Amino acid sequence: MTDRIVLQGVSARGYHGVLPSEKRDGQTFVVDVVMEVDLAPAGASDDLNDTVNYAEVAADVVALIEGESLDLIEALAARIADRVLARPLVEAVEVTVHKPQAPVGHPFTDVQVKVTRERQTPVVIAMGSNIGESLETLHDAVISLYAWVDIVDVSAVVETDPVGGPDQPAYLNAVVTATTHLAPSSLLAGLHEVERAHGRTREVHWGPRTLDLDLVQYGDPVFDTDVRMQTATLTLPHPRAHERAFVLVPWLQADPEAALRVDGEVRRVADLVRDLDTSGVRQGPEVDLLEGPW
Ligand code: PH2
Ligand code: MG
Ligand code: MG
Repeated sequence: MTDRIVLQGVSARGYHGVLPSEKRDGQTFVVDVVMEVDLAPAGASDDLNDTVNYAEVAADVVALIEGESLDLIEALAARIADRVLARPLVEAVEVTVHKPQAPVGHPFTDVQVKVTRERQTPVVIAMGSNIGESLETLHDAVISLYAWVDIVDVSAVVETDPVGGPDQPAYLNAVVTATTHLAPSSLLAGLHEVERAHGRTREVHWGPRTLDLDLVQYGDPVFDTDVRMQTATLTLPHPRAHERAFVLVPWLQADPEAALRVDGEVRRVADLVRDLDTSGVRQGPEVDLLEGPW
């Protein structure tokens, strides 16, 4: 079950409405905010820094109610939801805006609009295959990824000399940029499931594989929202991505503005590629991995 913080009945005077009298005289708006937040850390630490301070959220809500006059409470609700979601610990939010004094023209008790918003975190996924029908495998993998992410872009396919590991055939590599509402560990579990669906077994370290899906980056280093973590199963950003032409070249092709944190420093992927030996990376089959033809 998801943990939640519920802030109910925050009220203030605002000037939102379509009618000139509403913009002139103002009226009371009442807002409820339900935030999905993992409360386990704060439950254990008893530290306010490990959770969302609902007093700050209330202040944000009041500022938006009292601020710029909008025509629609839909617009007010959407702005409040975006503001709340800007807090890094909030995974999803439901905002209800009540306008109990709205000029409805008939007796009524309340009118509300409700909006829900989920965090969408940008992610970068590197794909590789050097066993079997690699091109088809990469295409199938991209389609399977839709179950876990919303795809933004898929790079061209590159053919690459194997880096490290035993003697093995050339790889086909590509990079997918996407957004997700999943936490890093849940997304990683999804990637492993797609790998398994293509017969991937985890035997030889850096050995040949039907399909390898690596989570390169989660969040955006330019906005300092990229997750940095190191556990037994997942290190972010990917610890070797910055030195791998077979990752950076297709990534740059998919996103010319791409950036990656290297040793704590935010670097443009374009600059990283310029300083790399890219001689092992060639243009691959000229096929759009999303479109086919298959
Ligand atoms: N993956 C590896 C090791 N070496 N070399 C190339 N060219 N492409 C890969 O995807 C690759 C590799 C481990 O995941
Ligand atoms: Mg890999
Ligand atoms: Mg891997």
